[in-house]
Amino acid sequence: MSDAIGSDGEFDVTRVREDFPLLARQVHGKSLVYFDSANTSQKPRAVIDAVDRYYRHFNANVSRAVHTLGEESTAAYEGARDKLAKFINASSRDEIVLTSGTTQATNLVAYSYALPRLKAGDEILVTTMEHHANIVPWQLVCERAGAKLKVAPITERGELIVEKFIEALTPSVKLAAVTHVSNVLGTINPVAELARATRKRGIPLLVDGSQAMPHLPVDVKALGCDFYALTGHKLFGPTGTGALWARKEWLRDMPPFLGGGEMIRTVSFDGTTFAEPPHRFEAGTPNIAGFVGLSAALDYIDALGHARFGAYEASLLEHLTEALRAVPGLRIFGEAAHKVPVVSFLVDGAHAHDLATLLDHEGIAVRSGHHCAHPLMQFFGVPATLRASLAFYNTHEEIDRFVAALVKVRRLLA
Ligand code: 7TS
Repeated sequence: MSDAIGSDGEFDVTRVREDFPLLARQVHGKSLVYFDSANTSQKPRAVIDAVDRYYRHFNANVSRAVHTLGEESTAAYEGARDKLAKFINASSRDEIVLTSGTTQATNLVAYSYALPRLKAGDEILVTTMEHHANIVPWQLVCERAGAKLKVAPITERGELIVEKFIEALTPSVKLAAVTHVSNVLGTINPVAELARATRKRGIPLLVDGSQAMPHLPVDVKALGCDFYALTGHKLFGPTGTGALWARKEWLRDMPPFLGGGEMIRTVSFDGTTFAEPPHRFEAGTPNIAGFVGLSAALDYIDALGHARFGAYEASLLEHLTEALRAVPGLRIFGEAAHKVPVVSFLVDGAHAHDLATLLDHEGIAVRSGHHCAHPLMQFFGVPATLRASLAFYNTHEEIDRFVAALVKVRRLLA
């Protein structure tokens, strides 16, 4: 990593940007403004180099070979588990199941924790602002069990109505699943408060941490939840990496989800016995190089320091929100009191996709669409929004360029 922290300990975005080679790219002859980090983040050189080094120097499969490369590779893969456990303050490395991302983590809990326990008439509680990865797996298992989804509502400002969430925690609810941060609205949900309510009633709480991890320090013990799902590629690590953190007492009782190599103790045609968690849930060859990269990403974030970049991100959010509010006919979706730098909006008389396409010609990458949150779009009565999602490597100048370009391309559509 270049010295991204100035000599005075201040966050220095110019130096940080030097760590992200892709940010120097030109798109359509213009320097890139990458405002799509909620979709996937860019990767620092430390991550790219770690993956490259892995394939050049110690590529081998994990947990099988006794040769040197196999041992080194296993140590690197298992090292990622140690780092993640420390990063989110898990009680033990055995509480970390390495997955391909949040989607695999929520599906694991759906099929291995929820399905065996669900009965007809039971309910799973979610909120209006969930990503499909925290809706569809629950729907699938509810359908099989004759259970159903229950939805805790949000306000027009895009905040969860906490009292309604707590009211909804009736005895028929067997699991609650809530996003820590909304990928569309940027809203930060009061997870610790929700966890206190679920624990009091003996209902496990799963938190989808996909969008929180890139912005907030996460301490699963302090949050008090039961499951925490995360994805590595939004966290400056490689695609195809992620994890499920779960309390040991839940993991211990969960049956395997996928069967295959690596997850067994003994196999015969008369029957199979399974490995202890977390390996019980890691069938087949994992994304070893990806987890080597994710380890490097965690080191990178640790070195930058959440406190330092958090304050900088707050200044970006304030600037972006004010600049967008000044654009006539622009409607922002999500004005929660606590947010990360993610802003969804629409402009009167212009389709989201048309604007995103024209912005791309200005070198500006934003996402348009439903953001895998159909029910949230239905709540707001719109088919799609534009979304600018920023990270600590973005700048105030980029915000000015983005808003000026938005005003310009909107005129083209008028
Ligand atoms: N949960 C949330 C809150 C998300 O934002 C996403 C991806 C997922 C789960 C799924 O993560 P995966 O890595 O398993 O695919 N969100 C987005 C997005 O906002 N734009 O593109 C993907």
